[in-house]
This record gives sequence, C-alpha cells and structure tokens, in this order.
Amino acid sequence: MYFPSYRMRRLRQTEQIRNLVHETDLLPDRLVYPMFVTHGENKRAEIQSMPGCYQQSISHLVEEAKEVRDLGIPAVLLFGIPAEKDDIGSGAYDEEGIIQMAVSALKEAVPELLVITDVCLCEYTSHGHCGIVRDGDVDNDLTLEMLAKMALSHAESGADIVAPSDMMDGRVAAIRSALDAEGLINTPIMSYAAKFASAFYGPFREAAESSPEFGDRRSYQMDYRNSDEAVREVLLDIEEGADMVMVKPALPYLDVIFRVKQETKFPLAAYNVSGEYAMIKAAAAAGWLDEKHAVLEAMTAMRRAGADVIITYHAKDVASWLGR
Ligand code: PB1
Repeated sequence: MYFPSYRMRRLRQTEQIRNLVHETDLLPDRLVYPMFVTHGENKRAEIQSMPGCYQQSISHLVEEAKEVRDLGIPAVLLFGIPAEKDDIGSGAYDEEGIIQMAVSALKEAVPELLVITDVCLCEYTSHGHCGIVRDGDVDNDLTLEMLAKMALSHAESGADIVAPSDMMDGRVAAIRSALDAEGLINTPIMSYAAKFASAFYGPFREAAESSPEFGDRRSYQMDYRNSDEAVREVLLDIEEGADMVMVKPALPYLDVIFRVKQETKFPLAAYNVSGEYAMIKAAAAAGWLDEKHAVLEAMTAMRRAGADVIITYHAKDVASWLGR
C-alpha cells in the first residue's frame, strides 16, 4: 500500500475530513486556571510580565472566578500573597489567612468551581524559599510539619484539592496522614511530583512576590537534565498517596510528560508555567506569532504527550476560542 495507490493527503483535504480523523482532543474541561489572591480590599493589579493575569483581592477574585466557571473551566489553582511574611512562613496555615479566606469566599459564591490550593511556603517566608531554612539550606523534615498544617488549614477552609509544590521529600505522605487524622479522608492530593528547577518561573516570582532572597531552589527542585529521576519522583509520590501527579514546567518537558503517563498510567497534570505564558504573549504582542494558533498548538501538544489536565494561564482564552 504505497504511493500512488495510497495517498496520505486524502485525509487532509478538508476541515471536515481532518476533524473526523483527528487524534487529540482539547476541551475546556481539561483546564485549570491559576489565580493570585492578595490581602486587602478592592485591589486588582495586572502582572506586568503576565498580561491578562492579576494580583487581586478576594472580591475581584470571586468575580473573575464566575467568568472562569461560565467559560466551562472546571477548576482554579490559588496562590496567596499575604500581608506579612516571616522566616517560618507561619501565615501559610493561619485560619484567617488570605488563602483560607479566599477558599471559603469562592466555595460560597461559586460552589460548582473546583478550588485547588497550592501548598508551599515560598509566598509566606521572608526569605522566599519553599521551606524553613536552617544553616543556609531548606530543612526538609522541619518543613514537612508546616506543609501538613498548611494543607490541613486549606482543606478545613473548603479546598477541594490540595497541591504541594514545595518538592520536599516525604511531603505527600505527611499531608495525607495529617488530612486523614482529621477525618479529611476524601481530600485529594495533586502532587507537583516532577517539578524542575526551571528558568521559566521568573514571571510567577514577580506575581507571587516569592523569589528566593539567597541561593536558588536546586537543592529541592529537580535537575532539568534528568528524566529517569522524574519517573522515580512520580512513583514515590504515588506510593506516598498522591491522587494526581504533575510535571512542571510543561513545554520544555513534553518528553517527561510522555514517559510519566506511559509508565504510570496515573492521572497527570502538566503545568504550563508563567515563563511559557509570557513568551507567547510577548511574541504575539510583537506581531511575531499568531497567539490563538500558537496557544492551541501548545495546549494540544501537552494533551498529545499524555497530560490529562493542563494548568495554564491561557485557560480563559483557550475556553473562549473553543467556544464552549
Ligand atoms: O507559573 C509558574 O511559574 C509557577 C511557579 C511555581 C508555582 N507552583 C513555583 C516556582 C518557583 O518559584 O520555584 C513556586 C514554588 N512553590
């Protein structure tokens, strides 16, 4: 069966034929929209390096969350910007903390929207690291206790899913046992299981005011040269009780997304991070890329690689382009 009796272009002739045989679906119900909520009243400030994304106080957050729901996007992922920070990030588990208050406001105003909370200390620590620092490095085991308290306070405020992004060893097991000990046996954990020490987080750190004051995150986030290690990290988190796993960033790691899905068959999220978003937005603003087509192609690539869920700042645009 070969040319000229077989012609591959027969199935590319028209939009109808191409749609009939297309292999990868992209739908709004696969998307999670990350949002930044800040302390205070009536605040809404666009993030310079992330056009269209905002640091906003709770009342504005709720309004935008209604738009997200109306677009058919099932979930938001919340990052908090507290009024104060300290060296152990104690604001992270404050029952009246910014995330705790935002979660209850969202669950009341938009109950059908899933609220996922990021569990990490970097937005709450004065030094900006993802844990408690002792002798110049993040102390893994001391940090576990804080993360468990933080995840518990989120779940008790009504969070539907908790998502530890800290990359401490053993944090999934620590959070699972803390939730179960308080009877929160049905709160799923979406673990940022294979999270790389990436240059593509720059804009986020501006948005969340969470840049490390000294050093970097390479003693806890993964080395981007390693793919076998990513599979080992994911398998460990599954062993510890993760309900969903994640690869982050996404586009520079499609090979890892593919491997993790193929080798684990576990529910898998890809996090299309701030730097990936900023690249496309900047190129589109300069007239170098067709934004809609570049974004839909990038989202489809993550799905084709095996991601079940895509966490992306493009979510609202994608959902409106898909017209559902
Ligand atoms: O969009 C992004 O860049 C996400 C950044 C990510 C949020 N979970 C982390 C990146 C970082 O600053 O190291 C925050 C770490 N908890």
